[in-house]
Amino acid sequence: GETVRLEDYRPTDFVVHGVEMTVELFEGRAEIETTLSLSRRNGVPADAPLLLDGDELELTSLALDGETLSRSYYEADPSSLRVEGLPASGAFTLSIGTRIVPETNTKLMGLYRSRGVWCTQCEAEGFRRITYFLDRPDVLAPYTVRVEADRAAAPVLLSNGNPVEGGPLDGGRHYALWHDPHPKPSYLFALVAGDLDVLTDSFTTASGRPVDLAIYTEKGLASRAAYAMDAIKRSMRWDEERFGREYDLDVFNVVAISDFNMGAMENKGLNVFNHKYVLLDSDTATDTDYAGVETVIAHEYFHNWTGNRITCRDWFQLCLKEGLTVYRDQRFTADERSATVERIGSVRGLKAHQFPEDQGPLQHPVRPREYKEINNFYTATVYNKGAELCRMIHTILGADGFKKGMDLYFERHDGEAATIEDFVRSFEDATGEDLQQFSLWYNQAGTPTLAVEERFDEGAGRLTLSLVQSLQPGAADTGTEPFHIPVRFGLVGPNGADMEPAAVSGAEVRGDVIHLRKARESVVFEGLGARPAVSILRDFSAPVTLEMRQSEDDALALSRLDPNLFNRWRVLTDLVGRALTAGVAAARRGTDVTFDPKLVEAILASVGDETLEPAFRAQILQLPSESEIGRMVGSDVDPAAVHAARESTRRRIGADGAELFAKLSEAGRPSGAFSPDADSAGRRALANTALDLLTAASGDLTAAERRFRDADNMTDRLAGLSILVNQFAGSAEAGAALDAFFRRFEDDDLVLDKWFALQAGVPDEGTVERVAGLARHPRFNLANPNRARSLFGSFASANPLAFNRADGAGQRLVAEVLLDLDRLNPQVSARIATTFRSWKTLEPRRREKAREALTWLAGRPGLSTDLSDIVERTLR
Ligand code: B3K
Ligand code: ZN
Repeated sequence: GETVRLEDYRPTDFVVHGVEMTVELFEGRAEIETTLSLSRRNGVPADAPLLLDGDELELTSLALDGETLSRSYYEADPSSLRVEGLPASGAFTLSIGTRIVPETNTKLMGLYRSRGVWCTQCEAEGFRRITYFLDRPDVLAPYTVRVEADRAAAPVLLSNGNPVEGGPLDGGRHYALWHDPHPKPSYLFALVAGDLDVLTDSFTTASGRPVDLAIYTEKGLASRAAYAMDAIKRSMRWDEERFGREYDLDVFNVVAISDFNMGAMENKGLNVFNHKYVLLDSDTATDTDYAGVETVIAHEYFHNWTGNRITCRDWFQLCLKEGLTVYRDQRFTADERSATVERIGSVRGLKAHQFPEDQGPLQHPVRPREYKEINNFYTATVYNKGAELCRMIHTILGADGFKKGMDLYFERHDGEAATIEDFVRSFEDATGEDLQQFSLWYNQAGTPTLAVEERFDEGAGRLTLSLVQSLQPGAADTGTEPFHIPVRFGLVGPNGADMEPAAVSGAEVRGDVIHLRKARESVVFEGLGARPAVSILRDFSAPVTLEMRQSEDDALALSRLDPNLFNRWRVLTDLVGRALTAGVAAARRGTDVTFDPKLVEAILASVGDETLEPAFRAQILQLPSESEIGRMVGSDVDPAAVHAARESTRRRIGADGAELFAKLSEAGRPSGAFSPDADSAGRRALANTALDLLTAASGDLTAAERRFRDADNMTDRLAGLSILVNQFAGSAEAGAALDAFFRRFEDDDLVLDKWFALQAGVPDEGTVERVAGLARHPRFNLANPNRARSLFGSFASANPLAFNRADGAGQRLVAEVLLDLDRLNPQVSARIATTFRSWKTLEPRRREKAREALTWLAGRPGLSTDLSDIVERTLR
C-alpha cells in the first residue's frame, strides 16, 4: 500500500452538490444507480479529469447529463473511475451504474448481508465499495436515496435522513424514499433492509421538535432494546442541557446487527450497531454490558454534532470527532453514574490500552502525520488520549471557558469539514488563552514522564514542589519538546481539608492547577502552618507517567483523607503497583512475594468504609491485570512471574480481609428484583470481587458454585462461573458449570461469546490447547467478528500467561488464525494482531518466539494492507 501524508492534503477538483441513489436489492446482487450533481471548482484547469474511488466495483453504465457516455471518455477498473471531457464550467450530472454482491462481502465494509439483513458500513472507505465516488470526508452533499427490495424479504427499508414516501412495486417488490437535507460526507451514508422487529418511542426536543425513535432488531429481540431506548432519550436530553445541542431530523433510527466489525456507527439519522451494544436483559447481560450499551448509544448519538454536523477535513483529523466524542460520552457517564468511578474506569482503560500503544512499536501521535491503512488508526491513542486532550483543555480553561470555546466551534464550523487547528482556535478566540504550546499534544507521540519532588521547610512553613517533565523519543519519532501540562493538585492538611497557602510563586498556578510549561519548574507555597500531604495530578489531569516517591505515610494518609476521591484510589493503586513490581522480581528469583501489612490494612479500611460508594470500593479491590503489571515491570517481563506475584497478592489480601469479604460478598448485595442502576451494579461488583478474593484465599469453591447456581441475573452467574473456571481450572465442578451454562444459553450468540471468552482467558498454560480445541467447536465461526474476538481477541489480549507461553505455541496459534481470518476480514485480523504490540518487553526466550511468529506471518504471501501494516510496524 501507499503512504498517505497529511502534508499532501489538497481539496478536490470537483465539488459535489447533491447525490441521488437508487439501490435495487436482489438475492445474490445489488444494482446501484448514483447520480451526482457536480461542478468544476474555480481555478481548476478545464481539462482536469474527474477521478473517483472504487473498491471491487463493476461499472454497468455511465451517463453525462442523462446521455450515455462514450467509452473514449472514461476508464474504469474495480478500484477507480476516471472521466475526461467534463464541462469546463457550470453544473452537470454524472449517473453511475454499479453492480455488487453483498452476499460475498466478508470484509463487512460497504454493503453486505448479516443473517439475511442488508446493511452498510462506510467509515472509513466503504462507500467506494457501493459506488464510484470522491470517497473522502471533505466532500459534503445532501443525499436522496431510493431503496427497492422484495417486500417479504425486506419489509423494512431504511436510509439516512427523513422518510419521504414509499409504496408497492410490481413483482412483490416495494420501495422507500429517504432524504437527508444535512450535507454529509460519504462515510456517513447508510442503508438497511430486512425483516426486522422494531421498538418505537418518541422524544420532543427543547425547542419542540417531535422526533420518532426506533430501534430495529432481528426477529423476536425488540424487547431487549428497552434499555438502549432509554439511553437514547437520556443522551438526547443531556446533549441539550450540557452542550446546547438539539437533534435535527424527524426520525432517529438505530439498527442492531449480528455481524459488525466494531461497536457501532454514527451514520446520520441511522446508527448501525453491533447488536452487543443494543440488546440486553438481566438474564443474558452483565452490569458491564449495560454500562457499555449506555456509553456506546450516547457516543454514537453525540456524534450527530461532533462528527456529523461538523466532520473532519481528512482522516488525519480523526481525533477531532473521536477524541471529542469520547470525552463527551465520558462526561455523560460521569453525570449519569458517578464522576469518580467514571474517571477511575477511564484512567484504567487509558493505562491498559493507550499507554502500551504509546510506548511500543505502534506508537503514533493523536493526530498522525501518515498512514498506509486508515482503519488501523481507530486506536486508543486517537480515541482515548484524544479525549484526554479535550479534558485538558477543559482543565486549562475552566468550565466556563470550555463552554464558550465549544459554542464558538459549533457556531463557526457547523456544516463544515474542520481541522484540529479550527478546534483549538475556537477555544483561543473565545477565551484569549494561548494554546499553541498545548497543541504539541496532538503532534508529539509518547507518554511524558512527570517527576515531582517535594521539600518542606518546617521553620518557614514553606513547601517547594519541583516538577520535571521528560519525553523519550519513540517509534514515531515526532519530537520531545516540553508540553503545557495542567497539574491539578491539593495540599491536604492533617484534618483532611485542603490547606490555603498565604503566597504562591514560581510556575503559574491558577486555582488548583499548576501550569507546567518548561522542562523543569518549581512552585513555592508560603505560610503553611503544618506539612501537608501533597495530592498531585488530581483526577489524572494529564496523561502522563507520574513519578513521585511520596512517603508511604503521606500516601496512606491521602488514601483516607484526600477530598479528591480519585486520588484516594490513585495513591493506593500506585502503592499496590510498586508492591506487585517488587513481587514479580521476587517470584522470578524464587523468593517469597511479600506484601506490606500497612498497605493491606489501608485497602481494607477503604473497602470497608460504608460512607463510600460500593463501585468505588470495588475499584480499589480490583488489582491491576497481568498485562498491566507487565507494563509496569516494563522490560524483561516473565508472564509466569507476573501471574505468580499477582496470585500470591490476591491470596494475601483475601486472607487478611476474609472477615470483611465474607460480609460484603453476601450482605452487601442488592436485594429485591434485578435493577441495572449504577448503585446496584456497584454493590454486585463489590460483592463479587470480595467473593473472588475470599475464594482465592480459602481454596473453597462452594460459595462460588452457589453464586453461579442461584443467580437470578447474568452478572452474578458469570461472576460465579468465572471464579470456578479461573481458580479451579480443570476441576469437575468448573467443567460441569461450563456445560450447564452452554446448554442453557446455546441459542444466544451474545452469551455464547462470553462462554468462549471466559475459557480463552483462563490463566493456565493448557489454555493454548483449549483455545485450539474451541476453534473447532461447532458454534465457533471465524467469519463472525464478535465470535472471532471472543475467542482469539480475549486469548491474545487478556491471557498473557498462555498467549506468551515459553514454547511459543500461543503466539503461533494466533498468528496462524490471523492468516485465515485475514482472507475473510482484514480489519478484524489487523485489530487482533495489535495484541502483539508489547512483544519487545518480554524476557528473551518469549521475545524470540514472538519474533518468530510475527516474522512467519509477515512472510505469508497475499496479506491484506491492514494486517501487513500492523505486522510490519510491530516488528520494526
Ligand atoms: N466512527 C465509528 C468507527 C468507524 C471505524 C472504522 N474502521 C464508530 C465510532 O467511533 O463511534
Ligand atoms: Zn466515535
